[in-house]
Amino acid sequence: MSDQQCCIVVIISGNGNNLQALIDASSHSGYTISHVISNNPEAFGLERAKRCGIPSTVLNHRDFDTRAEFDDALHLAINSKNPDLVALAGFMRILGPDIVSNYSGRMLNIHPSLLPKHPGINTHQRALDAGDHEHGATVHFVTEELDGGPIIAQCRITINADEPAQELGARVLLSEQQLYPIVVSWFASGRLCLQQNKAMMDGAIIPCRGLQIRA
Ligand code: NHR
Ligand code: GAR
Repeated sequence: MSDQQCCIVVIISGNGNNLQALIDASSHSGYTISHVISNNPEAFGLERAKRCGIPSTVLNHRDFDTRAEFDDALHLAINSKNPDLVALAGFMRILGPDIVSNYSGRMLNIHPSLLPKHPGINTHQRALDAGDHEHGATVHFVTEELDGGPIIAQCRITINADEPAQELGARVLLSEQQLYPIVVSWFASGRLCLQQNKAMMDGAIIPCRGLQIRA
């Protein structure tokens, strides 16, 4: 990675807003998106990749009998691109231990909540139901523990009075699009790494809630 650009495979399931943000920043952020993989053949993110001349692969999890077989196929597909980094961007399938351990320290996810609050799905409604006053997005290293890997950075937003979940989700998504390219560029420049299960930035351990980025 040192004398060449950081090569990234982005894995998606849907709309690809975060993929688009990563693509848009790539020209000035020291990384190249070499390939996009989607488990969903209908994902609009595939169209975004095509429009930007980025090759893509569909691996439909429904074509596999078991989770393990899908995971193995995904693992092989990623390996064949030999990426420096794998970025999950709106990817909706839980990954098994082999792929996650093989890409330990080289796989990031962006999650639409202020982890460790609200791991899993349906985060915006859950933040509202919990009476939270703030919400946001988190980028973390992917480990076997779902949404539980070491946190790198967060972007916080204040929840408005009587805000519907959909509006809140749209504002969180905007914050994600700011946050993810920043974190990926840190990784690409070699400033960010995982050491002994701790996220490290410029040689120092990142605090457990992550570096705080302003929206
Ligand atoms: N895999 C591992 N091992 N560790 C993580 O931290 C992961 C992961 C795979 C995906 C993204 C995560 C998110 O940001 C992510 C992190 C899917 C589900 C889920 O429940 C939960 C969290 C995330 C992604 N998926 C269901 C499943 O059975 C399917 C849900 C659906 O299709 O709507 O895989 O939120
Ligand atoms: C984003 O909020 C992303 O964080 C979330 O899906 C939304 C759509 O992303 N991801 C997950 O919930 C992962 N399980 P997209 O427009 O980038 O596809």
